[in-house]
This record gives sequence, C-alpha cells and structure tokens, in this order.
Amino acid sequence: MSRKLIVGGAQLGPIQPDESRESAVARMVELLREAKSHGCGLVVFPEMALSTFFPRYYAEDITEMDHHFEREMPNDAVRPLFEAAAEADIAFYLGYCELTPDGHHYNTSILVDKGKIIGKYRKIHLPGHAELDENRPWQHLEKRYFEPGNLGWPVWRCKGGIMGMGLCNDRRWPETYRVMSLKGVEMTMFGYNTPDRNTAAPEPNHLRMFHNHLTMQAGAYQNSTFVVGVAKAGLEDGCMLIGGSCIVQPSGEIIAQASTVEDELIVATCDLDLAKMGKETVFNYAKHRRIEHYGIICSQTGVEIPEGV
Ligand code: ING
Repeated sequence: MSRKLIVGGAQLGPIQPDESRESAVARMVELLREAKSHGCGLVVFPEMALSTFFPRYYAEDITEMDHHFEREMPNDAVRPLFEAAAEADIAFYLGYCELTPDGHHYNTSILVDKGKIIGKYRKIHLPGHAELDENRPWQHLEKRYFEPGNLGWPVWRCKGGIMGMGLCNDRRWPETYRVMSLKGVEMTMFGYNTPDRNTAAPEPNHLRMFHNHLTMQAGAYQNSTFVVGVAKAGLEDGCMLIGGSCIVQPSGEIIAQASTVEDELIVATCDLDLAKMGKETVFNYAKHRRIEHYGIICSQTGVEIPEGV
C-alpha cells in the first residue's frame, strides 16, 4: 500500500518593498495553477510570502511596519489564492505576518485545505536582534517586530498524511522536528527568507546553502519525515536572499531542488509510507529511544564538566 501525494514547492523570487499583496498573490496563484497541471495535492509557499523581508530595516516605532501585517486571514487580497486552491483541491502552506485583534505580532504560517484554515503555527525561533545594530549592512530585526510563537508545534491530518509546520530559523533546531516527530509527523514544511550573508559574524558564503540543506536533510532522516523547504529568494532592495528550495524524503535525500532565485515550482511525488518505514525500524522511538538512560533533561545547560584525569 502506498500513500502517494504529489507535492509542490512554490518558491518566490523577490518581493520589493513597494510591491502590493495583490501582486504577490497573483504570482502565487500562477504557481498554484502550474502545480495543478502537475497533479499536485499540496503546495508550500515561503515565509512572509505577502511582503518584502522588512526586518532588514530599522523603525523606531514598530507600528510603522504594521502595514506588512494581516489583521485577518483570509482577507480580500489573499482570497483569490484560497479560492484558486479550493477549486483545484490543493492544500497549501502560507507564511505571513499576523497582527492579532489584541495587538500581538507573529511570524505565522497556516495550513489550508478545501478553502479552510486547518492549522496555524507561529514562529518560535526568532533569529537576529531587537535593537539597531550599526555594524550590520542590513538589520535582522525579527526579535523587534515579532513575538515568539505561542502555539508549540502541533500536527494535523491532511491529504492522507500527518503534516507539521515550522518557519525558517526553526529548521536549524533539532527540537523543531523532534517535537513533531514524537507526535507522528510525516511531512514538515518550512518557508524561509535567508539572506545570503551572515551579518552577525564572518562566515564563508558557501555555508549558507550548505547549512540550509544540511539542517533539513538531517531533520528529515533523524525524524523519518519528509521536509519541504521553500524560499523567498533573489535580490530584495539590494539584499540577496538564497534560493535552494527543496523537497527531502525521509532517507535524507533531496528529491527536488530549485535552480533559480525567481518564482519557480519544484515538484515531487512523495509516498508518505516511506515516513512510516523509518518510524517502524531505525527510528522506532518505543523500541530504541532510551530516554530514561539519557541522565539529563533536554533543557539542562551549563552542567559542571569534571577535569580530565
Ligand atoms: N532567516 C535566517 C534563517 O534562519 C539566519 C536567519 C540565517 C540565522 C543564517 C542564522 C544563520 O534562515 C530567518 N528569517 O530566520
């Protein structure tokens, strides 16, 4: 028995500061139509897919960035995407900036199926800094504009499998995959906006893409899950964002990868039963994961390290 799902990764090229939501949505509807022609049942869009990556800019008054946030979802600008997906019977992951009625700001993703939001996630690992850093050519002020997510990492049944979501920096942390994997996740989705230069520390440029794929391939293998990572890429207002969108199978192998830094659809047929195999053999937690012998709790840091003899 196999549970084959054709999955699309809908990478977006740059969204310039003055580009409208409507324009970004039209680009996504175009990619969704292409996905339909490939028989896709699920499409993953990037993180912050409705706006430019505005945390690269400093604003003294953070409400100056509120025009990049959605106060309701769906809304008039995004509804064409919801409608096109429902008509095509395609479920989708969408990353956007959420401003709640009681004034909280989150970097959020939703899972939508049959035109309805069936799942929501709010980004937990916010990289960068909260105050202006004059030493950086670009800021990375996610800690200024967003609050840490407060929904944990839930999983949902969708399109015959168990789906989970993360956002960008979350893909670098093993806990992200493990929490969902302990709940049985078979496919985890990450939109991302990753500048091609690390403005926090001197780092050889090639490591950007290496770490991008390393983290998702490791997360896939060590948690026996598919991983779909989808970039917003290209030159946004002079700041280059990496592409490299990819679909990784539970073996850790990349089975589809973007080759541009523009709007580009990648497609792979994913047999969700491949995730089951790993969970029943190598990563059978009940049989092999001896947490009672670990001797430490996961949050323990700064332990006394005895001097060597
Ligand atoms: N972007 C980057 C990311 O985690 C980053 C920030 C890059 C942090 C490289 C550390 C190293 O891919 C977002 N938006 O999280």
